[in-house]
Amino acid sequence: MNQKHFTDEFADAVTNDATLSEIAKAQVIRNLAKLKETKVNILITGLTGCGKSSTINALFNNEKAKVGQGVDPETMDITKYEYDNIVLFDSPGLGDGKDADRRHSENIISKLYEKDNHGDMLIDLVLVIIDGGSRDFGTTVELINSVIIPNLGEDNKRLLVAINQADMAMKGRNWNCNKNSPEPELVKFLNEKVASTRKRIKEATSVDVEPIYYSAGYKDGDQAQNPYNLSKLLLCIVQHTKTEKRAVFIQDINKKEEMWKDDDKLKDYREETRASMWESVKSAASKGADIRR
Ligand SMILES: Nc1nc2c(ncn2[C@@H]2O[C@H](COP(=O)(O)OP(=O)(O)O)[C@@H](O)[C@H]2O)c(=O)[nH]1
Ligand SMILES: [Mg+2]
Repeated sequence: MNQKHFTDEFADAVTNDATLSEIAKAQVIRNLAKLKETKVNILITGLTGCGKSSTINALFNNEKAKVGQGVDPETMDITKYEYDNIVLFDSPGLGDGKDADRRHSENIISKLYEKDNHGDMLIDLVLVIIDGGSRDFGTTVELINSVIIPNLGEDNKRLLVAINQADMAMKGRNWNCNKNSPEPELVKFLNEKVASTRKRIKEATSVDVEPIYYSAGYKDGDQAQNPYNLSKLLLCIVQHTKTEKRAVFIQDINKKEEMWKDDDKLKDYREETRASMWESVKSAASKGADIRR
């Protein structure tokens, strides 16, 4: 990839900024170099076919994950996708048979306890995807309640639950293909799914989660559908990431405009995400530097 790193662009701007002292410049440039090396590690899990690969390709630059490719029974391991600053671990959830499920659970649990080379928890965020088009909610809720939450430690903020394939939730009925958005009846249905998911997690674990629904979209020969609420999903991901690390999403998020335009418009998700990332860049870059003018 030849795209210039955003921290290098900032470093150039800082170098040419006549209002900053040389000492301040040097500090900011050191901070930016550190930011360039910062990684956000995300564990993505959910049943085979829920749309993990599709979601990964929609959110980030370059199509790295193969869509429609199930679990390889030979390996069954976690697949790692590395971008400039984002590192994804794609793990099947439960539902592949008893032996496979045990192996998946063990893989997930050991990832949840892995430390990075600073001694901090490696995984910044666990994104659990539920297939909104399937009736098999129970298996994923079970994965959340008995595998993920008990091994998350204190930091429940590391968990994000998202219901994908919102367009297929009522077997594809009540999805307005022209507007690429749900009709009111489907909105009601999806909100009920969100509420029942939240309730089943709360009752079993006392943990509060705020699931969201979205569609990763698809490409199928000459048929294609853009994502819906991907902007909302990204905002949730960014907000669940430690403030000081949020900046690095700038580098790796999908630059294709059409990925981000359709959402429920309850908020300006894109603006809020931009503000949050920008705030993070400013605080990371100016740390310890006197940049008053
Ligand atoms: N209609 C629709 N299909 C989707 C969506 N997300 C994924 N799919 C389809 O679901 C199938 C499985 O998706 P994939 O990303 O491979 O799931 P994975 O096994 O979890 O990685 C593929 O045919 C995708 O095109 C969505 O939001 N809407
Ligand atoms: Mg996949």
